[in-house]
Amino acid sequence: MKCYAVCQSEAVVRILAESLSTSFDIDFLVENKALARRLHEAGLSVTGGDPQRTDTYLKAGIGPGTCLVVEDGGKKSLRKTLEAIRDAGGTLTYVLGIGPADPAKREDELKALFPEINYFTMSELAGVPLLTEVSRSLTRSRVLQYQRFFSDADRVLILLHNDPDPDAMASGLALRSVLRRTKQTAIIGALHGVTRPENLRMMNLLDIQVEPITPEQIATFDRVALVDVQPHYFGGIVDRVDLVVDHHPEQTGYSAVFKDIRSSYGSTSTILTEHLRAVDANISERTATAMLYAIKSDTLFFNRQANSVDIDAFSYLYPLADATMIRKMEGAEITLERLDYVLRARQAGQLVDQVFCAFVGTSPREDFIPYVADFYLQLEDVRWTIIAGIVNDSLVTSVRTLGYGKHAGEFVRRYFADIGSAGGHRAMAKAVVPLRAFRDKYGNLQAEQVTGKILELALDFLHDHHPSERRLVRA
Ligand SMILES: [Mn+2]
Repeated sequence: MKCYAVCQSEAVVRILAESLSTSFDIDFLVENKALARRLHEAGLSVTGGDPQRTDTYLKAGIGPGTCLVVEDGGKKSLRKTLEAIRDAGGTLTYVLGIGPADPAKREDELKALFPEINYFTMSELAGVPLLTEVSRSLTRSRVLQYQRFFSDADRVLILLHNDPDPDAMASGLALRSVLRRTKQTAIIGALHGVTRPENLRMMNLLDIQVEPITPEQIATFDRVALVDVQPHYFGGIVDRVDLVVDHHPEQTGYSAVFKDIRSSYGSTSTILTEHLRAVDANISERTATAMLYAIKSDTLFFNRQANSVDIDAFSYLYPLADATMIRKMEGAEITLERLDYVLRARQAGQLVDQVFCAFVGTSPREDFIPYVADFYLQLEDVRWTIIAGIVNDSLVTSVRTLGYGKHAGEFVRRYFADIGSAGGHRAMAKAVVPLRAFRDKYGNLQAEQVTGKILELALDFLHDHHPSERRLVRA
């Protein structure tokens, strides 16, 4: 495609020439004859001419298909230039603002006269990649520091949350690569092992070993790192750690030598992809496959709590991973046992105002509850799902939302934080409350009344503009 750039400064000519010449056939027009000659001698296709004259453009042969880039140094004369271009038949015009005092105002003024132009500024162009670069070097220095801190340890423990999910396991593998260790020198462990069928399948297919760890054993390691979880989760068992990498909202009340907590990220694997990239670490096919699967499953394939960093990590890992293996792991989602709970929820559930709520009774495993919550969120006309069930004398409640409107984490905190543990993101949250405490607060309800009670709380919450909401978000 042909591009014609009208410039005043040498720097802009050189930047455009370097960035556009691979995709465009680019010619420059420069008013200053001496500058034009110098750039021409440097091998660029530059002519000297008057940018305010229509015949300058006619001579250059511009047409409706020519892409015009016009440097805007803030001078009044720009209007005449734009008029001349328009009169010569130019329609694809991009104005590049170089340091206007108020870019939005300048854009408005120009668009009032020339509605067809596109306006953008140099900082818009350079800002995002520059920011990416700079934050990459911040990550790099952080990673180099903790790598050094871990380097002289004999035995390292990478501790995961209970019933580790794909993100936890993938993050374990990723951190082991960042630390340049093997499974002998950095053990991936958990206090309670993997139980969910698709997670077991991932573990087996990728040959990931999650060692069972007892609370007493933790102190025997030289260094302890936590991934996809923070120390408060372990309720006092782990209060001092060497490293925490997590994407859950940041908690206080523990000490960590190093931590990297980014709650706007869709997965811990996304953060660790950045760590690996920042130090140019080698990512094995197995680790890439695990991380790719983790990003997919933690963000429900970008349907929930994902942002551009997750997509960026995903596209980076994709060519390194084994896509067939991922398809195999995904096949394990639906099981007959799980369908049982989906049916229970169908029988007990109520759908009111786009909120689907169900108490599914006693469940031998916790994962049935979030599974059912995810399942019903797929229904047309459902924006919130709240599924509760009893696991080991506790009422476990999973909340899923389509990610807009009210905050799921805030909902569980408001009603359950005082009697148990409750927390989560905007789009997904969980509460675990001892059954006795639930009964003390909400009455000794019959099974069939629990659905109604929770639905009532949800509708209250969703239709209420409570003044203390802001406080609760931060709680
Ligand atoms: Mn996660």
